Amino acid sequence: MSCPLSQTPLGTRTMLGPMLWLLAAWMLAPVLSASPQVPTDPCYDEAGAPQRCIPEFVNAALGREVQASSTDPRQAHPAAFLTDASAAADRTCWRSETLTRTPLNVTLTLPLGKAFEVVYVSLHFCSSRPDSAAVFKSQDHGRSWSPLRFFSSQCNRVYGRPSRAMGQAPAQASLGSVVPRGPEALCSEPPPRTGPLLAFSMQDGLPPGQDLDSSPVLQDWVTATDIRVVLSRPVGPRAAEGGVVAPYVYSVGELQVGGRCKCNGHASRCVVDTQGRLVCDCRHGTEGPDCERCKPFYCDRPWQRATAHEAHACLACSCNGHARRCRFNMELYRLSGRRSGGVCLNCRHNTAGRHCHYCREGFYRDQTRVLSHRRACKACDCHPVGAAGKTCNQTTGQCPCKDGVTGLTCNRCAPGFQQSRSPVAPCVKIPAMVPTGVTSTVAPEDCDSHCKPARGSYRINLKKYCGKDYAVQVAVGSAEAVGAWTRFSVAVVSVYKSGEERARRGESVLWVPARDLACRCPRVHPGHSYLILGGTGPGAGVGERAGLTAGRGSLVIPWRDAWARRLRKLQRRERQGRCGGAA
Ligand SMILES: *[C@@H]1O[C@H](CO)[C@@H](O)[C@H](O)[C@H]1NC(C)=O
Ligand SMILES: *[C@@H]1O[C@H](CO)[C@@H](O)[C@H](O)[C@H]1NC(C)=O
Ligand SMILES: [Ca+2]
Repeated sequence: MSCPLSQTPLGTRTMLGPMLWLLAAWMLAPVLSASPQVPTDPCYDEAGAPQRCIPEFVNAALGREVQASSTDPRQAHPAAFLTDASAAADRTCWRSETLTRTPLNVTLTLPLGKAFEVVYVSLHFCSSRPDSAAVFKSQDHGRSWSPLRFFSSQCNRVYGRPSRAMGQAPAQASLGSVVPRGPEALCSEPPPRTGPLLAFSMQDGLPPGQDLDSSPVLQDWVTATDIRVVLSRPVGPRAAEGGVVAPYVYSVGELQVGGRCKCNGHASRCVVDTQGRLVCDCRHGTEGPDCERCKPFYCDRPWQRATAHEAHACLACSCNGHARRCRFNMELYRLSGRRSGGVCLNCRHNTAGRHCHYCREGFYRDQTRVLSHRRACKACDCHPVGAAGKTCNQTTGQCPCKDGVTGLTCNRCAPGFQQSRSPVAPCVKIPAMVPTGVTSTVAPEDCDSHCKPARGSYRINLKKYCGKDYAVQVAVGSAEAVGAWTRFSVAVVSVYKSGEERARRGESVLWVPARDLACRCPRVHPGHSYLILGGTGPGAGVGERAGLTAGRGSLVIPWRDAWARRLRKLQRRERQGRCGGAA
């Protein structure tokens, strides 16, 4: 079963309303609508909209094999003659054995192959009609049986039921105050003037009720997969005791079951499938032997039998072409005002949602493609370092960028930011070039001749260490332009070599020529820590200015804690006199 939670239970007992059930109209409808020259599908109207369709009215017994509990052993009157529909019904007759012992019962069982909606059952006798006969139906291919009709001159004695004259309405039918019961199997004396025929209509004994369309009770009453007839000849108590009776034979020329293949209004014919079974040729998104359920993927609303006014076709789920399966959800169906309850399963192509109508996390809608396109959803591809997450805006594809990062996938530094080595803050603000007057006068080509900014690996060896005047670790604070100089307030964190500048731990200032700073030799940014190996070359020595000086002859490199040990080592070597003539 593809769409669980569906059909109206067949056994539901409902109140029967005051509507007339017109058997004649029911039987004639297909005859009037039969128009063989029109090859269109009767299950759809000219506009292609689904409409109720029903298989034609047939003799469901025709050609089917009847099992008889007793058959004349000479093979001249086989059970096959019961359903051969010969022109004259009594020309080919089935005949029982000659019965000489009680009980004088013979059972004829007729499997219809599938569910039919039965209109009448008739038996054309070749012998005289039996005194008593009972007709049963099965709805489960012979596992269980329920009575449809009894005929007997002694209803009460043989079947324990009151006798009711044919055509007589049920006793309380006209009384509004009495709750009408469902259909029941009546017992009556066989009508005298029908000659060899014993027949009844399924509407006999029905309380004035509803039509088949609106009454699940009637739909259940007329539904049968098998028909069974038990022919009986009651005998007196003494004969029954003794067991021996006058010889008796039953003979029937034709057993007919008039009705329609049951397809719940969703097929116009029944066909034999590949396994030889009779099944409905289902339309309207339905399937099953009786079109009694919705096809897989047609789960948008519950299955329903078609009526004359409403086809109740099963509707396909709308999954924008991204799912092959769906299920029905009653809650959503109710919330939608009983319009749509389908939920797509396993949305493909990176889509998600009840209708596979948006992109799953990590993907976004490519607006240049229609939603049903296989590539309607594109991967966000957010930059692993530049983006703060992997989920982009579903509409625009914009990844969430870290501060100072830009681009759809966060792969660039924003204007005013430059790349750093930190994965936490991959782009940092470019510090304002403090003495703007000086910066603007320095063109990049001037810098080339002025100095070479430090690049590459910073290996600090004894030679470099010895060659500089002082060695300190500083944390740089704010900057201020003072003439041709930039003055940074610094905190001297460690002193490895105090030199002529007499570097000391604590608050101090660092002077850098503005021009050197503009050419990035050295590079100094407020808020960062550095190791400074104060130079003795050009730009060094500021006379009476207090604090430290660093210019293009100095080495100013971002601080790393790993250097502390190495610097202590160099410090010890210097004290051991290892610098010697190295400078
Ligand atoms: C024969 O038919 C009668 C009436 O239908 C029934 O009461 C009886 O049980 C049947 N006997 C057998 C053996 O089927
Ligand atoms: C995605 O971007 C659009 C357009 O800029 C915006 O309106 C919307 O709020 C964004 N969605 C989310 C979840 O941020
Ligand atoms: Ca026959």
